[in-house]
Amino acid sequence: METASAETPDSPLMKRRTLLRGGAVAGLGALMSPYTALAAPQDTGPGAAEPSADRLILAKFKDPLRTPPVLRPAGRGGHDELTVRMRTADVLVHSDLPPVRMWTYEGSYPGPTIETVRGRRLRVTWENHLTGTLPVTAVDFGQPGGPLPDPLSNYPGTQGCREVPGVADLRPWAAVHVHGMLTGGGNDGWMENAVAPGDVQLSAYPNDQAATTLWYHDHTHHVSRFSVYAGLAGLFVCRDEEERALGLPKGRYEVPLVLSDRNFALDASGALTGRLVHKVEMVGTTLMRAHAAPYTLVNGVIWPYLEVEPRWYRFRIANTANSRIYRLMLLADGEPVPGAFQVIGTDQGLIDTPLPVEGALNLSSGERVDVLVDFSAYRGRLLKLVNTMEGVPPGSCSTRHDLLEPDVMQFRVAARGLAGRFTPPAVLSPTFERPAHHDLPHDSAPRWVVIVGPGTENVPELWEMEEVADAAGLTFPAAGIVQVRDAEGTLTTLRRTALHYDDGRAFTVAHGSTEIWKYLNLTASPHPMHIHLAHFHVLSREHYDVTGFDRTVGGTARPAACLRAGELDPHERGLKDTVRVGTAGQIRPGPNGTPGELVTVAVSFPVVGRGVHHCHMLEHEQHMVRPLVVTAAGHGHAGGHH
Ligand SMILES: [Cu+2]
Repeated sequence: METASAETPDSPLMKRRTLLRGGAVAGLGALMSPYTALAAPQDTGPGAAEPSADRLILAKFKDPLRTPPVLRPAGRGGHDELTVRMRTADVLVHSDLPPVRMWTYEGSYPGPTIETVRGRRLRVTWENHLTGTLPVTAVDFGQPGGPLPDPLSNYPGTQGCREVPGVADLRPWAAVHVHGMLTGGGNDGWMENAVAPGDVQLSAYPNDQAATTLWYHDHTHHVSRFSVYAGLAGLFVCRDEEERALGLPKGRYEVPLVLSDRNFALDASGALTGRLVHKVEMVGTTLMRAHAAPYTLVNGVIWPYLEVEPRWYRFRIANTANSRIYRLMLLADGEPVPGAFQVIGTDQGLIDTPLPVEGALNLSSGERVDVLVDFSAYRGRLLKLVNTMEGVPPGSCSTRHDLLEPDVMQFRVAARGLAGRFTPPAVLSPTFERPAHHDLPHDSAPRWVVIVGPGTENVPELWEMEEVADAAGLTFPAAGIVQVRDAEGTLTTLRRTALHYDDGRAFTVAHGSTEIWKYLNLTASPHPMHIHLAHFHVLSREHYDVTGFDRTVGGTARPAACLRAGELDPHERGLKDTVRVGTAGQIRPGPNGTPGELVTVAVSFPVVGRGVHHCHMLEHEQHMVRPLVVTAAGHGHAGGHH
C-alpha cells in the first residue's frame, strides 16, 4: 500500500486492527483492580495513590497516564486519506470504576491522535457506527433564591436533581468539526449537517497551516454539550519543517495532556456505577451556572500519574472540558513552581520565543497550549499539576466554584537519569510575527460582539452589533443599545443587529481580509469565544466598568467605560482561534460586583464558506452562536444591484 512518507507506514486498516485488539474494553495499563486484568507495572519511582476529596470515593494518582493511540493517514497520490469510525465503547477511566459506556472515535477516549504533515491535503471519512441512545444521564438542580455554597455538582450521583427531559432518548447523530482547521465551509462540519448511524461525513482539509495541536470533536447543533461529554473528542496534530528543525523533545518526551471533567452515577449502595452524569445548577429559574464535574481526566484517565525523567518535556495541553476553565499550576511540596511552564505555542502554532508563565496557565474550553517543562531540578520528587482559583491558595479547594478536588495529575520524577543537553531554543518560529500597526485595517469599522446575561434560554446571549452614526435622538437605557467609552474617551453607540442563531443577516466577510473584532463581556463569567474559518491575534485585553448596563431594559444607562489596560497571558501572544473574554479579575457576588472585559482581536479569513462564531462553553454553544459568511472576492457584487 502506498504511504504518505517513510514515517507513516501504518494504514488506517492496520491501525484499526491494533485498536480493536483486546476486545471491547479499551485497556488501561493500571494496577490490579476489579476492572483490569493487567499486571501492575514495575514501579520503582516515588509516589503512591492518595485519597481524593471527601465523598469522591476514587483514589488519586492510582493509574498511569495513557497516551491516545495514533492514527496516520495513508498516501493516495496527491493527497492523504484516513477513515475514522465512531462507535459506542466501554472505556476504562479509573481502575476502581466500572468501564464507562461512551460514544467514541475508534473505541478510545480521547479519540486517536491524528498525526499529519503540513501541506499534505487530507480527506477524512468520518463513519458513524454509533449505537444506542446517549450514554449520559442529564440532570439539573437548584433552588429559588440563588446558588448554593456547596453545590451538588461537586459530588457524584443524581440525588436531589431533576432529569432533563428529552436527553435520555437522544440518538447518535454526529457532525465532526476539526477545531482550528482552516478549511472551507463545506468541510467544516456544519453543525446542522449531522449524519445518522450508518452514514458518513466526507471532509477535505487543506492541512496547510503552521504546525500545532488542533482537536476534533462533535458539533451537532443543540446537543454538542452531551455528545462531546459522551466522548466524541480527540487531538489532531500538524507538523512541519520549521518545528522539526527546533529539535524539541519528542517521542516519549512529547506528551499530549487532554483535559476534561466528568461525573458519574451512584448505585443504591452509594458505589460509583460508571454511568456518565451531566449535572448543572440552575440559579433561580433564569441562569444555568457553568458546568463543572468533580472528576478531572487527563487523556481519559482520572487523576493519573506520569513517571518522568529528570529532563525537559514537551506537553501539548488541550482543554476539552465542556465549560470548566483550568488555571493550571505546577506544585512542588505544595508550593507553586514559578516559570514552570515555558509557553512555546498556542492554538494555531509556535510563537517567536519561549515565554515563562509566572502565575497560572489559564486555559478555557477549546484552547490549547504547547509548553516545555524542565524536571531536572526535581530528581526523586513528586510534583502535582493542580487547578486553581483566583483568591484561593494554590492546591486548596473552593466548593462554591466547583473545585472540590483541585488536583489534576501527578508527576513522579525519577531519581536517576540524564538531563540531556536540550535547552529551549531562543528563537522558535522565525516566521511568526505579532501584527504591526500598519498590518491592521484602518479603513473599516470594527465588528462588535457583546455578551449579555442571562437571556431567555437560561444562558447568556451573544449580541452582534453595528455602530449608530448619529445617537442624538436616542434616550438611555434603550433595549439593544450599548454605549462604550474607550481609553481615549471616545464614545461609540452600538445597536444590536442579531441575537438568535436564525436572526437575519450574518456577518459577511471578504475572503483574505483581516478585520478587527471587539468582544465586550457584560456578564459575571468568562466566555471563550471561537471563530470558525479564521484565526486571529489577540491585540488587547481591557478592563471595563460595565455597571451602567441595565439588565432589565437590556441596554446601557451609562456607557461601559474603560478602566485600565489588562494583560495578555503568554499563550495569548500567539495566533489563536479561541480566546477567553473574561471578567477582569475575581468574580464577586452581586449584580454590580463584576467589572467586564473588552478583548480586541485581529481576525484573518483565509478560507471561504459558511461557518459560525460562538461561545465554546458547550452549555452555551446552542444559543450563543451566529452564522458567519466568508465570500470569495467579487461574489457579493457580481450581477449588479437588485
Ligand atoms: Cu459562554
